[in-house]
Amino acid sequence: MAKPSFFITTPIYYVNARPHLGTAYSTVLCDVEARYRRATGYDVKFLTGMDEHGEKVAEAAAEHGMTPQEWCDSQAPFFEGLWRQLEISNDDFIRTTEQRQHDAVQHLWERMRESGYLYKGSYDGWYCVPEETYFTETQVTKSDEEHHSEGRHLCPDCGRPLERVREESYFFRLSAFQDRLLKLYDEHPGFVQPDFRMNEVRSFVEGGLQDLSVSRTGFDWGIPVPFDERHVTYVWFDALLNYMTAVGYGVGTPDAKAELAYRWPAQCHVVGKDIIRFHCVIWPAMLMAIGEELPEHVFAHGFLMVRNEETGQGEKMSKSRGNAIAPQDVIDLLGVEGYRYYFMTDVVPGEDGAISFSRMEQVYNADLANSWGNLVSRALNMSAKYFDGKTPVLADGWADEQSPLREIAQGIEGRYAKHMDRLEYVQAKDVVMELVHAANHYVEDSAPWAVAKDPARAGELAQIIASLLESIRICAHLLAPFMPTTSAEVLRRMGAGEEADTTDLASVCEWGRLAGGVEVTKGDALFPRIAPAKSGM
Ligand code: ME8
Repeated sequence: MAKPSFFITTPIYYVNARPHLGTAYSTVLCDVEARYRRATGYDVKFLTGMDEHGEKVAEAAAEHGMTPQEWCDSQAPFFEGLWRQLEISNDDFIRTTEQRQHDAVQHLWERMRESGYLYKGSYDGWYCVPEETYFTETQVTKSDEEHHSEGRHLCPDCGRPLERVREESYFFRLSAFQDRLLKLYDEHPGFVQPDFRMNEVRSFVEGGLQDLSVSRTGFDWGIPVPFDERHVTYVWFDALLNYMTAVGYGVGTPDAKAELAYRWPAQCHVVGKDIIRFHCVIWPAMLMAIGEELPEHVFAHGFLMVRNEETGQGEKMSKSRGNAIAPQDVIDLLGVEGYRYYFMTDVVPGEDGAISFSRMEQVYNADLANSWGNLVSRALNMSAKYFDGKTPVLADGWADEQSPLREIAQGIEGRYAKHMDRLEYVQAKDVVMELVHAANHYVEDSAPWAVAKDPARAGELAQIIASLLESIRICAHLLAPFMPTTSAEVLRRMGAGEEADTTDLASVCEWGRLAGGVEVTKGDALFPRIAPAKSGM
């Protein structure tokens, strides 16, 4: 039977700046889900990429004395390089300056023209270049006096100066979609996740929608409108379509049509809370206008904030505040796998999360060095020591084996999957760590070193060590989406390396699959402890 498709996407990031902790956060979040879905039998397509058009990118290029295309080309290696370093397993990397995007966007324009939801007019209002967003006079003045300094109008969202734009423009009749969007939210309450974000989206739409200017004539860094080449596509109208371009939209060949039918609609768009309206209002309305299916879910995560150690409060990360943290600084401290584990299991994905070096160090030492890493090294050492470098062989097989760990491990995959399906990584991690902690306690309680002294208790010793290794094997599988290299290494050390690429997680997590008499490798510490002074914060 053909595998079901699971199509998951990150936002495509503007190339005005290098990738940072925030963009890496969304990308790792998707990677964990993509890996989990592959392990549970889905045919995953995981898409990320770069948003290369628009005024902001053109300005960054000019500041660096390059053409926009040269600038984008120069930035691509920083994104692709960081994603390789962070073990991002994307299947595609889209750049909006590629020919496929050009063709798809021009196809979109034709469909929009036919739809009757497009008209020509002129835009007279405000534009925020850093946010690439239009604001009406009322939105700007409503945003209060503070945002009105030195006669300048400031963006109600980011507080930066707005540009006055008066230009001919095509408009998308977004206002016509209010009722259909509200119906969508009623009929598919899971469209926006986590649930509390839905209220925000709904009240925005209930407040009334304005038609959206979707072309620009004031500058030219964008995809030309096919039937009116003085206009270039508004960057968001272009960017949102990337999700469909990557699965064959607008190509029209039989293969591309089959790909589109198989992959679209996407199962999950992961975005930050800053771009919810684009994904939950404008994007579905665009798709409704051209008669395409809507994505199943938009998952909006919160923002990473830096914890101020003096006040305990989270502050927005910014260069001007001097609290911005570079991904490399965290990788230097925690290693790549520790980096992934920390952000994915200590920050609740739906909410804003305050991060700090001291917290990173605490989580790493407690969970990875002292618990998971320690468990693996103790169990492998004992297996090597007491069973001649091999996994123990159980005289009566697994059927009669008694272990408190077996009870905890029973059904663990199901409990974990319930959370992983909803990107509830903190809870999923808790399910796994329960078994890790229980296994560490079991080592203390069963004292295998004492049991080993009595040859009459050889069977008991084999049971203790086998159940520890079995717990480790299962935990390695469940932790693999978070720390793929470590899990593959743990399985390799236990002689179960071939399981690492499983597509049937539920089966490999069944208790009692560990083979007896297989050679084990002790290896170095997986997570050496971080000495407190090392973090410097
Ligand atoms: O908005 N914490 O691109 P962008 C967590 N090109 N995530 C953060 C973050 C933080 N502090 N800062 C940024 C764009 N992000 C458009 C998207 S999609 C069709 C077009 C993440 O480079 C988060 O996912 O400004 C946010 O939504 C995204 O980066 C914005 O990236």
